[in-house]
Amino acid sequence: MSTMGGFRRYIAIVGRRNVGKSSFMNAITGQEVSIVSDIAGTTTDTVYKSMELKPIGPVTFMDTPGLDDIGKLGQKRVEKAKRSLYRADAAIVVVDNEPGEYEKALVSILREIDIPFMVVVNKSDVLEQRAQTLKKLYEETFSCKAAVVSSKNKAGFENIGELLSEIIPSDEEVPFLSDLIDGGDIVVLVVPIDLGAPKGRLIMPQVHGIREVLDSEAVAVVVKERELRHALENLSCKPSLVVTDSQSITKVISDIPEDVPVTTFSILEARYRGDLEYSVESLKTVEELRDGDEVIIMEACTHRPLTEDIGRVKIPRWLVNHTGADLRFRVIAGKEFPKPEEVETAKLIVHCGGCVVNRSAMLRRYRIAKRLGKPMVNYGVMITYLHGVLQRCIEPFGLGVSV
Ligand SMILES: Nc1nc2c(ncn2[C@@H]2O[C@H](COP(=O)(O)OP(=O)(O)OP(=O)(O)O)[C@@H](O)[C@H]2O)c(=O)[nH]1
Ligand SMILES: [Mg+2]
Repeated sequence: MSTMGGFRRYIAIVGRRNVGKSSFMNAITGQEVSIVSDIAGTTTDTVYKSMELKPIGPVTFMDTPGLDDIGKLGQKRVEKAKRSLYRADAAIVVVDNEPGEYEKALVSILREIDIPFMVVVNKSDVLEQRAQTLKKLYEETFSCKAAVVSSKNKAGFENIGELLSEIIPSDEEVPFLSDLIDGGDIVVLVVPIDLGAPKGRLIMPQVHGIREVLDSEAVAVVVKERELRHALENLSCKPSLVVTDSQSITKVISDIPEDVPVTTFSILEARYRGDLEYSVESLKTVEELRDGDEVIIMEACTHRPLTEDIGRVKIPRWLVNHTGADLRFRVIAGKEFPKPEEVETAKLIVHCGGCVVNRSAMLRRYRIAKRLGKPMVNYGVMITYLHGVLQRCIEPFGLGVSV
């Protein structure tokens, strides 16, 4: 199996106190990073350790404090447990006994926040044959994968990586646009060549679009917005799809017949890299924004802001115009999704297209936003929405705006 794109995965080690979570982490990483003792509650803060784990690639294990009274714990502690897991791509539930209320509560939390998990039956050196019985019991009770190890003897660790790679979402690629067209179709790509365009070349989404049209054995007609009308008049049939830059979407829509499917490069990117459906669904929050509400502008890189920056200047301005509300904006930029407490006060997150990160990294950011109950809208989706033309631009994907 190939490594998963060189993208770092976070794996939470969870379970009752004293089952051997810290010992498991030390054994799998081959380092004594986490303190082990027979006193329950030894680990009080999450301990991180990074390594290369075959066949996954770079992973960071998170050794979490055991939450013992989870079965009967109140809403507040459940919330706390969920938050401590916010960035996990998968979890390992460590056990040394039969599944009880604790494990059931833990598994239901993991399921609720959509974290895939496997069970590790630890302490096989003392459990002996019972370890295999427990493994089967867990597999049946939770319909999950399970393994048997002894952290003490460092035994049984050979296939943990393989099992984890089977449960971690593989984030299968989606096409950029090839599923929207058939061989022989005519696809018109509207590419603005303005001052912002790079000298002598096209930008990635445009190149990507042209390439997929060609791979689909369809015909790519590439025009600037001024030539669009002329091109349409000279085509012997209607295009099956028009793709344009977000900036010229209003003009393009006015130039093409109503029954021609149209979308933007940013929306294609939003689907290709992220979660287009969640972005669209999150738009209903825009209509609920009131005076004083906070909106986070989130960027996956730390580029130097431009004077008329889309995220920092234009979107805030358009959002204020649209809602008529006195909104507060805060920019958070960086490779990692911020900690839950940093986004706590936000009503809405508006996220950049993530051109510097891959699909897995972007999907992970959407998963975290969902876990934290934060609506998150992609820039391109937001711009098209604020220009009043989103419905038309998402019809090609069979989506609709419900606001
Ligand atoms: N025999 C045996 N003992 C183990 C094994 N793994 C852990 N232990 C013992 O179990 C006790 C608890 O281990 P820890 O690794 O501290 O357990 P933990 O789950 O991290 O505990 P908390 O941090 O308190 O939640 C220690 O006394 C370990 O030596 C194992 O594979 N075999
Ligand atoms: Mg511990």
